[in-house]
Amino acid sequence: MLVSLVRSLSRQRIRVPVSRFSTYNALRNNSEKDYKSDAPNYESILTESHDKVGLITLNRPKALNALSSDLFHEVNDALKKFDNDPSIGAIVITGNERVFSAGADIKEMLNQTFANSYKTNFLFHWGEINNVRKPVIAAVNGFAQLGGGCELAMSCDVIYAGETAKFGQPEIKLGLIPGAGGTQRLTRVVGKSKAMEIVLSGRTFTAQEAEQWGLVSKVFPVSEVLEKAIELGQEFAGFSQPVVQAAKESVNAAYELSLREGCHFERRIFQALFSLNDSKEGKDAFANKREPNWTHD
Ligand code: CO8
Repeated sequence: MLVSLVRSLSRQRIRVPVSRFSTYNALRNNSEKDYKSDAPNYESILTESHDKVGLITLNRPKALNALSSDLFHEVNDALKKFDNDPSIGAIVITGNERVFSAGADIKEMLNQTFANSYKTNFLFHWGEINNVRKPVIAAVNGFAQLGGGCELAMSCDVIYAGETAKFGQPEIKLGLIPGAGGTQRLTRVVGKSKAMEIVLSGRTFTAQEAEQWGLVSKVFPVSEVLEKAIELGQEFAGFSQPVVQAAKESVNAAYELSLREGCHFERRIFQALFSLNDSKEGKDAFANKREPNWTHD
């Protein structure tokens, strides 16, 4: 199995840090028969699927997984492919055990001007992740989920973190502010005072703080984060896909709508779900004390 992994990686001309192998091996031992490498020609990410979960691994270890435009286009492409693949029910995005991502590629921004960034809508493509219909889980580890890296994690639906993970929005130190939702998503979760403290000082915060504030769902030992995230993805993927999609859409509506509008939206979606075969199947399975057989329609 290791040999086939190395072959598939060398086809992509990508070197994987040694620490990744232990994680890959641990995962493979747990779900050997389910593992398959998709191995498209990406330069800055790796993709593979574990049964019904699509896994995207940021893979620019020398640049601490800095989010270059090329890398982000690849992430968007992989997200789109997994989102449109009926055999996939959830997606996990991860880095390596040392770092998730140290943020936007600062070197790419060195000569950026307002006129150019405005004309070209610089980094507009970062928003693509918000259009993904399937659940996306961030499995983050290490000393840097910084700037755009923190924002990428916060754009996911669930964050699982390793116990040594550190987060931060250090843009202020570069003469910038967060530009991919950091001031908005962080504030909605942690409140104004904490968000101000973090964004205006650029200080980092720990996985334990993030869990306490509700930014992170769960904290695990470093070596277990990815495995737990994939397990969670399998759990999501075990339900009816249109129903999971409706649940995700409804939870996300809580960010955008007033309570009254949100509850109205939720009720309408709830009523609409009675039209699904899977809704009939779920209720029938319960009444007849059997497992449901979801057909995703
Ligand atoms: N961009 C480009 N390269 C980076 C980045 C980055 N964000 N972070 C690290 N690197 C590179 C370094 O340049 C270095 O490369 P080289 O070996 O060629 O010199 C290599 O990675 C290793 O980094 P260090 O030597 O600095 O490693 P240290 O362990 O000493 O330090 C740190 C690690 C603390 C993480 C440090 O690298 C650091 O502070 N990095 C920058 C973190 C940061 O400021 N992130 C925010 C970036 S701005 C941003 O994300 C804005 C998002 C806006 C989105 C807008 C959408 C519309």
